[in-house]
Amino acid sequence: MEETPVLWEHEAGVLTLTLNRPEVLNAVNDRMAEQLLDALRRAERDSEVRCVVLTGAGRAFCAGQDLRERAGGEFSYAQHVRSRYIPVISKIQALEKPVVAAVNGVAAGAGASLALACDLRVASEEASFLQAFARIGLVPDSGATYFLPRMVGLAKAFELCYLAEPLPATEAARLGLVNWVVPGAELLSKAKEVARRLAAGPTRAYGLTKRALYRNLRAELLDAMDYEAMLQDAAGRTEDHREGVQAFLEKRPPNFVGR
Ligand code: T3D
Repeated sequence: MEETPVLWEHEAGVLTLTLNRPEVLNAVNDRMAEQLLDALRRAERDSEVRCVVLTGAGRAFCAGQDLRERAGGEFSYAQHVRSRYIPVISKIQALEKPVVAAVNGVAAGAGASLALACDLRVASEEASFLQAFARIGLVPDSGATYFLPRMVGLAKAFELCYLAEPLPATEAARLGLVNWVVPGAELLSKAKEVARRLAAGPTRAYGLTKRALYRNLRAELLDAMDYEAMLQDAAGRTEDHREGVQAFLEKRPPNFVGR
């Protein structure tokens, strides 16, 4: 039977992508990376998709690179990271729709980077984040050194990367790396509740908000405000903006259509 390393389920505007190699804790092989990128590209094109949830099958979220593919032989790590991981992480960041990670278990190595690249994280009480790279003599990659210091501060980022100890979900939430921690049995329902709410929101404004938040991480205040003003022009021309104002004036909830 052909392996399907990424499962795809679309319901009511929410696309759920499940990393599906549970026997190796959803470690990433080339086929999984390809399918994940393909799924994200389809999510970008499909106007019916208004929020993406990323989760893992079985007891783990993702254990990072499949290390069985690394046994022996000459190999270009740079080329592999550039061709497999950078496109996926960049696509999550550039996707102008909310992306929610439902972290069901351990997220290690590039698996942790995948979770960090999502806009929001819901974690189960059993989940943990592991900068596994130092354990195998590698450098944190796939955005880990970008996201971590921004989310938890430089000192904690050093600790997590150097010592490579698992960071439990509750501690991750305390540090601001996770938005919600829930019992394992409630993980998907909580993630989908958040996702359904986002999928019923002003998709275009969310996409522009994501663009502004990332872009303005490295901007001066005046420049950031000017960029916001420019995006506001685009948001101000959407059907959802007109509906939002109309609904406010009519004292009723808005019915956003994502345009
Ligand atoms: O190569 C490049 O392109 C460079 C890019 C690198 C990016 C990276 O992600 S580097 C980091 C790679 N990931 C790791 O180093 C993590 C390796 N895994 C672990 O350290 C542990 O498995 C965990 C801490 C995540 C979980 O531990 P535990 O005790 O709960 O589970 P386990 O028994 O270690 O694993 C269960 C099975 O999954 C086991 O297989 P088996 O013995 O039952 O047949 C184990 O080998 C397999 N597995 C877990 N992680 C990976 C894996 N198999 C292949 N690759 C893995 N990454």
